[in-house]
Amino acid sequence: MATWIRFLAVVALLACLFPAMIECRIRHYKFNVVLKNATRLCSTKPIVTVNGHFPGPTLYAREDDTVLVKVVNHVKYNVSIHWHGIRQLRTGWADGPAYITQCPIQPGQSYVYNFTITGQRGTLWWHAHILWLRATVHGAIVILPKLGVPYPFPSPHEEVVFILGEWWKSDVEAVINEAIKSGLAPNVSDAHTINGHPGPVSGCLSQGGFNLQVEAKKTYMLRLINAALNEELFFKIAGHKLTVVEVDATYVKPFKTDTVLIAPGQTTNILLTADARTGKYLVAASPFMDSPIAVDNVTATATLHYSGSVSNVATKLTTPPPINATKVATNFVNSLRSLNSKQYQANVPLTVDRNLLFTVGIGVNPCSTCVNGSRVVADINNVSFVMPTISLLQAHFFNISGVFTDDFPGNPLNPYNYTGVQPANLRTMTGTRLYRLAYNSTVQLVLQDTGMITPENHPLHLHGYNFFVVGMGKGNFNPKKDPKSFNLVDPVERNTIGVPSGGWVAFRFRADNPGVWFMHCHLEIHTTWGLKMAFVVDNGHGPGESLLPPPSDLPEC
Ligand SMILES: *[C@@H]1O[C@H](CO)[C@@H](O)[C@H](O)[C@H]1NC(C)=O
Ligand SMILES: *[C@@H]1O[C@H](CO)[C@@H](O)[C@H](O)[C@H]1NC(C)=O
Ligand SMILES: *[C@@H]1O[C@H](CO)[C@@H](O)[C@H](O)[C@H]1NC(C)=O
Ligand SMILES: *[C@@H]1O[C@H](CO)[C@@H](O)[C@H](O)[C@H]1NC(C)=O
Ligand SMILES: *[C@@H]1O[C@H](CO)[C@@H](O)[C@H](O)[C@H]1NC(C)=O
Ligand SMILES: *[C@@H]1O[C@H](CO)[C@@H](O)[C@H](O)[C@H]1NC(C)=O
Ligand SMILES: *[C@@H]1O[C@H](CO)[C@@H](O)[C@H](O)[C@H]1NC(C)=O
Ligand SMILES: *[C@@H]1O[C@H](CO)[C@@H](O)[C@H](O)[C@H]1NC(C)=O
Ligand SMILES: *[C@@H]1O[C@H](CO)[C@@H](O)[C@H](O)[C@H]1NC(C)=O
Ligand SMILES: *[C@@H]1O[C@H](CO)[C@@H](O)[C@H](O)[C@H]1NC(C)=O
Ligand SMILES: *[C@@H]1O[C@H](CO)[C@@H](O)[C@H](O)[C@H]1NC(C)=O
Ligand SMILES: [Cu+2]
Repeated sequence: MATWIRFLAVVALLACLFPAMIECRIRHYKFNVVLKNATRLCSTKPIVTVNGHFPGPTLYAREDDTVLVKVVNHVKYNVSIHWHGIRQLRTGWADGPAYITQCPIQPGQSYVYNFTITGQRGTLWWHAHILWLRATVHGAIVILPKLGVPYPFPSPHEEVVFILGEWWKSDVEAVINEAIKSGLAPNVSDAHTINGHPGPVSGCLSQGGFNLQVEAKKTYMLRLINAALNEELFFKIAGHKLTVVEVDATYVKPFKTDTVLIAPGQTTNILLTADARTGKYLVAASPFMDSPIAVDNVTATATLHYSGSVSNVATKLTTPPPINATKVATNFVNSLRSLNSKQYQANVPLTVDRNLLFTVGIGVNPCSTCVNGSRVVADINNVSFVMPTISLLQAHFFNISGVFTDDFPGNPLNPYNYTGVQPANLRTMTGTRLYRLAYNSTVQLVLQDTGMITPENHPLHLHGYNFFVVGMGKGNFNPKKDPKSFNLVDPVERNTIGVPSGGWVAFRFRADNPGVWFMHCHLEIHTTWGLKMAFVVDNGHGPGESLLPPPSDLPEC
């Protein structure tokens, strides 16, 4: 009898290790962080990976599953992993940003991330959340709907993860260290990648690219993830329309488009019907940048290959949008609406307890050892965030004073014409300042780009929450006029949103998840420069309204 129980337990455990469509409430994963030679990318330098794979393994789960990931650090760097977009209700200890919710997992150490997926289904992703390791330490999270619950669109014949990345021939840590030292912008990357392949990049011709084999007339769901460090990307497939059905693990009203825009941190599910003539079609990922800022302009390519067509047939090409195609980007963003069906409602907060306006932008501070005697920095409301030396969540939970203050300005201290003539003084303040929110309070946050140095699109990511994007516009936000045109019915719900270059975006959320939650630009260089802050959300009163205590293996600093 006991043997049988043990046997069944082993079978259940094994089943949970595979993406099988098996009812399984606890998913176990083991992530070994190891070095791996990256020969596929025309370089023999070792890169940091999970389990030797680039991109890393896909984590499969179902809505309501508990996920346990044991991360073991076998490299010389400190490591932590973030489960990007997972709500982490009351489990901030498993969120992952180093020095925000945990101390790093040091070389030779391990940590078990333990979280339950509640009220979410779709595509998210995981990535390292320390240094610039996420360049190669990332992978998909596929959350299937509860067993027996269909998608709110025709079920695809097959589902395929498409991870877009950004690749440096040099060691990425050397690239960012060099930039920190000089105070200037880092070298741009050498290529973009689709599922780890750059496609035919000059000097790297032999390796080919990612190929998706399709059968004519069948429909495929592409789970698109932008894992690039610093670049928003356009995604196109020659000769095919794409139907967008979900972003950031929330369903949207389906719409057709030629081109998808996807910012670092964002995910987008698209349906692709193989309804063109049999043959081979180019898949292209190219950068979007509508400011005078140097980016890597190399288009990554892959192919769509119809079964039955000869392998040497000419690939039908596509022209990516120009790099500065603001109109294409804006059209895409403006097409996104929550599905807002009976089953998947958009619960937009209709009243607001906290009205916040945060400016986001670049600044310049003195630096005697830097190349120009100054360093480029970035800020929110003129505060360039300084990382603490123990995690903010520990300081909050254990009442450790002196780690942070909760006086982050809810509005700019010195209002000015943010998108007009830039002020003569480009300096910022530094500090580890948080904004405190009462449990269950409703927040409206307007993110306002500034023209300091140059206006730029900033994809801001909020941890621990989804928010509803109620409005967006050019120039300065007008608190009297602009709220009148807010969409409070079916705004898109997501966790990462691009603040338009020289414009603003407004979103709302309910602070129903106690803990400390990071908010930052998902352009890694801007995060490094200080474009980040955190909210501290107090516990509520009832059961289930408090942050859980930390697990016993929480890393120490
Ligand atoms: C990577 O390749 C180099 C040269 O071929 C070799 O010396 C090194 O041991 C390899 N490293 C790993 C981690 O496989
Ligand atoms: C995971 O966390 C839950 C509480 O949220 C706890 O009950 C459970 O024991 C934890 N599992 C492991 C393996 O630590
Ligand atoms: C950055 O680019 C410069 C100029 O091409 C080069 O000299 C330098 O070595 C690069 N830095 C790194 C870390 O690759
Ligand atoms: C990409 O940028 C490089 C360097 O700025 C430039 O020489 C090249 O013409 C650009 N290529 C394209 C396709 O825009
Ligand atoms: C985009 O860049 C091209 C080439 O630099 C320029 O000719 C064009 O005017 C720009 N378009 C927009 C909309 O700024
Ligand atoms: C730094 O100095 C270089 C050369 O002197 C100049 O071209 C550049 O604009 C300066 N950058 C900043 C951010 O001040
Ligand atoms: C921290 O302070 C709060 C409020 O004073 C208290 O309720 C809580 O028990 C304290 N926590 C610890 C771990 O001391
Ligand atoms: C801000 O500056 C812009 C550009 O110079 C100008 O068009 C706008 O009228 C100014 N706004 C305010 C409120 O002064
Ligand atoms: C930002 O803070 C710095 C340092 O206190 C100050 O010099 C500067 O005027 C401030 N800028 C704005 C726009 O508030
Ligand atoms: C949060 O606030 C909403 C609206 O006021 C209320 O309906 C809900 O019951 C509150 N939830 C909790 C857990 O207090
Ligand atoms: C790793 O993290 C620990 C704890 O914060 C810190 O003391 C140590 O200096 C870090 N190691 C490296 C190589 O940065
Ligand atoms: Cu930014």
